[in-house]
Amino acid sequence: MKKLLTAAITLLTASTSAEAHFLLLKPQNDIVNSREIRLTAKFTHPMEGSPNMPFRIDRSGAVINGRTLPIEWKEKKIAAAPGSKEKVPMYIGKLKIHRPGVYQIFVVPSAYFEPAEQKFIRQITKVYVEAFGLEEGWQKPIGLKAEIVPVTRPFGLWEGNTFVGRVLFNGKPAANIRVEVEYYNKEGIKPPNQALVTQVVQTDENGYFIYTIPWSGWWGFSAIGRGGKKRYRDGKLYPVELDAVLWIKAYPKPGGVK
Ligand SMILES: [Cu+2]
Repeated sequence: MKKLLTAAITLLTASTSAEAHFLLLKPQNDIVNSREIRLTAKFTHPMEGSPNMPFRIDRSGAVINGRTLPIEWKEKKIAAAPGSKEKVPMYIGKLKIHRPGVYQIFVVPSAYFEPAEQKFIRQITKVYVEAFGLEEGWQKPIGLKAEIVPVTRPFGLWEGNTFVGRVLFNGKPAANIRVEVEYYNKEGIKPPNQALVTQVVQTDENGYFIYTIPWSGWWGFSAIGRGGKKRYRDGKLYPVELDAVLWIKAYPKPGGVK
């Protein structure tokens, strides 16, 4: 009976939150003054906190001045959902900071098969860290297959700031595509309805999108792409959704201002 109930709940979770998967890539902070940064990589539903999905890191690095520095990852097993016996991997990363500047940190994960959508999903994900006060270099794309290039500086943001980004697929602006937006919800906030779990904006004909950050914390943007190379699973060919994900942090309004 309990098993049945768990199965029913799992099914329910899968069907209600199947839409907005996000590869979370979070540094300890967006602005650092330290020689080493810790990173977290988790394939999850950031607003709802679960389910967590399995993935591997196929490629990763931190790009600064055209050089790519390695990130050292350690796998950690976490529950796929609260109370679930199924375990999935997440990763804790370490990046050595050699000099001041902007580090464009990226992860290319393995493709994940989503049974609810009958397709693979692969989310190429990026986050920016500014180290030791040197701000240059965040405007440049780093040549990922799917990439959000910030128009608004992607660090040192206040809550209430408007964020503008441009989506590139294979280096070309992605016109009229869906960009999903979610808050990394560590407080267990319960949105009043499903529409408020994931917000949605659309890119314009030149690939630009705009979103105003309502409150402080980490926010993720996922530009939903098509056109990854089809892949086999159990002898059947399935499409691959190739998405571009970007994470930004917003700082809370300082006390004493209105
Ligand atoms: Cu999912």
